Amino acid sequence: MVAGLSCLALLATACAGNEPPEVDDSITQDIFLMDPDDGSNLRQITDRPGVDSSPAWSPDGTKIAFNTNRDGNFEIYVMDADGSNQTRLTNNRGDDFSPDWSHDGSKIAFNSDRDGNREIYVMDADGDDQIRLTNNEADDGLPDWSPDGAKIAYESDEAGNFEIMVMDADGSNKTNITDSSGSDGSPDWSPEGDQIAFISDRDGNFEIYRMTADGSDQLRLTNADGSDVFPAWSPEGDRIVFDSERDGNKEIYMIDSVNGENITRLTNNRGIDRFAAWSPRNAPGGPSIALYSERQVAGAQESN
Ligand SMILES: [Ca+2]
Ligand SMILES: [Ca+2]
Ligand SMILES: [Ca+2]
Ligand SMILES: [Ca+2]
Repeated sequence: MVAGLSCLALLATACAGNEPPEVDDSITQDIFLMDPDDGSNLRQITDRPGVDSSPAWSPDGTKIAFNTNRDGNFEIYVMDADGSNQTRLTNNRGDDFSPDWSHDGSKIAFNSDRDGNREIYVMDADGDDQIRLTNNEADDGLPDWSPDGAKIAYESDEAGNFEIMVMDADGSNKTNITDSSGSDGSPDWSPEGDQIAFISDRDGNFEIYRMTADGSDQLRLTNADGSDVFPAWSPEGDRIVFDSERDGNKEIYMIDSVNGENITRLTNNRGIDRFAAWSPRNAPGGPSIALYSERQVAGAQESN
């Protein structure tokens, strides 16, 4: 397994084998929603054995795609934004992970190791017509669709270390846009499409960065001990949420996207909080942040 992003910065459980998950009612490994301003109004929307993580909002805010190993290995599922109507979209022996919707909601990009190592795939939003867009020995993952639907950014170590790559949505014209000696990964396009947030360890440990979408003007936004990873933009583009272990265990934080200032912690508990995803503008259920949380059920009485 490649050191770094595939397992280390991702989620240890994503690297487990294909054994069906044990039922453990004492701990959640589920998707929650919370209010964006202060992390209040926490509510759990999945509740099944296994890990449900990597929530991704549909562009109209009515659905959430996610990955789960409830069937023995990771598959992509979709559900209504309140957790109802959970439907499996992939069904194979590899780990299918990290869904992201196209701008019109018609397609979902994701990564899968079904063909031997992580590659980027796209499929119709109902799971039909699964197409592989990368095909190499490298570790390719965490696809993120540009807001205009024309391009997909992703992380890959094809160049020898992890870089942010951008390709056309049909898999053509793959371009390394970070080109740094450190590990760069986890891209997320801004709502206007002019910026990409990402992570890099070029300065010693993983921090949140942003850059112009062509790779120019790479700017560090965080500076803390511990890994700051998985950036995601607010629908207005003024904030970025991410997860960090700077306070001892994984929590969700929010910063201003322009300069990284005004850091606000949105979760505060002894468990693991990761994979924040801000709902799109005008989501029918109101503004919220979806996240993965792994915490003792007794601790769920904590406010957030
Ligand atoms: Ca699978
Ligand atoms: Ca590959
Ligand atoms: Ca690099
Ligand atoms: Ca926590």
